[in-house]
Amino acid sequence: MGNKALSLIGVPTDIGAGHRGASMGPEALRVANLASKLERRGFEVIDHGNLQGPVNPWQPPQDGYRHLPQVVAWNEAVHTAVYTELAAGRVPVMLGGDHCLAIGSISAVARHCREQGKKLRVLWLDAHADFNTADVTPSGNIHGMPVACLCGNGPQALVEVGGHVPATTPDVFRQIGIRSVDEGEKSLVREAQVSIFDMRRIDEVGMKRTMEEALADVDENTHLHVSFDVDFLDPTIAPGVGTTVRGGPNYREAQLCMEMIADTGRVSSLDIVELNPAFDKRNQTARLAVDLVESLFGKSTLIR
Ligand code: HAR
Ligand code: MN
Ligand code: MN
Ligand code: MN
Repeated sequence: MGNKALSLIGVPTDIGAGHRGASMGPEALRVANLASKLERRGFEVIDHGNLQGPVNPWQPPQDGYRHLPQVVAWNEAVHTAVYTELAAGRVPVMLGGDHCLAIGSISAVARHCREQGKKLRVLWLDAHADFNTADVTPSGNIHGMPVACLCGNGPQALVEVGGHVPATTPDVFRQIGIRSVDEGEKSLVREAQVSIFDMRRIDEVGMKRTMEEALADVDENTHLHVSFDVDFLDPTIAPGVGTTVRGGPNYREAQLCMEMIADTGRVSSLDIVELNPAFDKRNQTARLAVDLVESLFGKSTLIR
C-alpha cells in the first residue's frame, strides 16, 4: 500500500445531520494540513477539491426522513467519485461532511470488491451504530441510518445508490466505540447480528484485544474500509462534532486503534466524517483527526 496514491475528496454536506456545520469539515481538515502530513508519510496525495450537491434546505423530516432527495443526490456523486478512484487504483479519502456520505462511499467500495473478488471489511469507528430506519429513528436524520441503508433497510432511492441491492451485508461491519444506540435501533442491530465492540467491551478487555478481535479475519485479499466518525473520540479531546457522547476512547486508545489498523497494511479507503468546525475550538478536533489519520497510514511512536 505504501506507494499507492491517496485521493482526497471533499464532501461538504450537513444535510444528513441535525446540526449545521459539518459542511465546513473538508476545509478544516485541509487547514489542519492533512495533505502535506500524508505526503510527509511518503504518499502521493491528490486533492480533488469538493464534490458538488444540493444546498441544505433545513427542513423538518418528511415521512421519517429529513432531506431525502438531497441525501440521494449527494450520495450519487460520492458513489461515482469513489468508484472512479478505486478503479484507478487509488485510495479514496472522503473529507466529510456528515456520515450519510458513507452510503455513497461504501456502496462504491463494495462494488469494487465484488468486481475484483476482494473480501470487504468495514471498520465503523463511531459512538453510534447508525442503523436506524424511518420506523424507529428518533430524529429523521439520515446520518443515523447509513449502515441500515447499505444493508438494504431504508428508502428505495438510497438503498439503490450504486445499483446493487443490498449494497452490502451486516457481516462485513465491525463497529468500534459504540455507546449510543436508540431503543428500536438496538433490536435491529441484534436481529442483523452486527458485530459491535461497544465501550463496555473496550473497558473490559482493552483496546488491544478489541482490535485483535475486530481485525482477526483480515487477510491478504481484504479491502479494509475505515469509516471514521469523529464522535468516536471522547468529547474532552474532540469537542468539534454535533453529537458528542461522553465516555469515548481517550487519546492513547484512539492512537492504538489506528496503529493496529495500520499494521494490517490493508487500509484501502477512508471516510472522515462528522467533524463540525462550528462546535470546535481553534480547529483542535480537525488537528486531532489529522494526527489519527496519519497513524492510520503508518505513523508510529514505536522505537525500534
Ligand atoms: N441515533 C441518533 C439518531 O439517529 C443519532 C445519530 C447520529 N449521529 C451521528 N452519527 N453522528 O453517528 O438520530
Ligand atoms: Mn483495489
Ligand atoms: Mn456516524
Ligand atoms: Mn456518530
